[in-house]
Amino acid sequence: MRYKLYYWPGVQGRGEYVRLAFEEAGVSYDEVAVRRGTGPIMKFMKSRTIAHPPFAPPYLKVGALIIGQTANILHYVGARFGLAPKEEGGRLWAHQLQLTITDFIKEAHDTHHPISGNLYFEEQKAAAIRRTADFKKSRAPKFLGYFERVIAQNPARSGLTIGRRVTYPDLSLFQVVEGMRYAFPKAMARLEKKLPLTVALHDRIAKRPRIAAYLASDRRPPFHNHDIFRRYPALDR
Ligand SMILES: N[C@@H](CCC(=O)N[C@@H](CS)C(=O)NCC(=O)O)C(=O)O
Repeated sequence: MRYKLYYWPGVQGRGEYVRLAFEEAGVSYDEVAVRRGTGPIMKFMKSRTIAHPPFAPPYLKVGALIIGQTANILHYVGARFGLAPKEEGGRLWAHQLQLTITDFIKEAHDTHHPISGNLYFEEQKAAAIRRTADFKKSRAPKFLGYFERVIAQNPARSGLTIGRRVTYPDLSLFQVVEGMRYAFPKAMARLEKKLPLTVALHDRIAKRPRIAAYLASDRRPPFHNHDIFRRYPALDR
């Protein structure tokens, strides 16, 4: 198989944004850690010999290329799979949106790990409660409101983020809505009242035949609390 995806098995995480692009494009990919365990992931990260060692998964190996950083991987596959605009300005716009989604994902992660990823949630629960209150009141509405505006201001008026055809930021925005609904069901139900275009985009992506088939398959990992989007009752009061 030409594309080898290195990501933690059984976890949606940041790997999911890459999986969705492959699934929508109908391009097969080898989930190396699902097949062989996490050893190969560690091997690349610890390598002292390869020229471009990735810092953290996900990363993609295509022939001699090893591409790290979720947004960078999507920049690469998006252009090849017809999931990005063809012209440079459009490709940069897609990349810019994906980098903003990257920022959002980090903030969503930091709701449950505001002090350090090396500490258990219970060791930073008080800080997590404060951080999450701010996230729900200020940061999530600011980011999600921004994407709502991006859809509204798309000159094509297609209900998508860019142009008339589905691009990888649309798939990633779908995953952001999925994650927010899982982690913060109460807060997200309130937020969604001001996000009609984002919700419509989510529903449209969910119905795309290849995405619908993927979501129903055992390739789609379930949500759980070893992931970026976690459901802690203490954080969604
Ligand atoms: N900015 C990177 C972040 C990569 C990242 O943080 N990966 C996580 C898994 S989702 C990880 O394993 N991190 C290990 C670490 O930060 O030490 C991206 O968007 O791909």
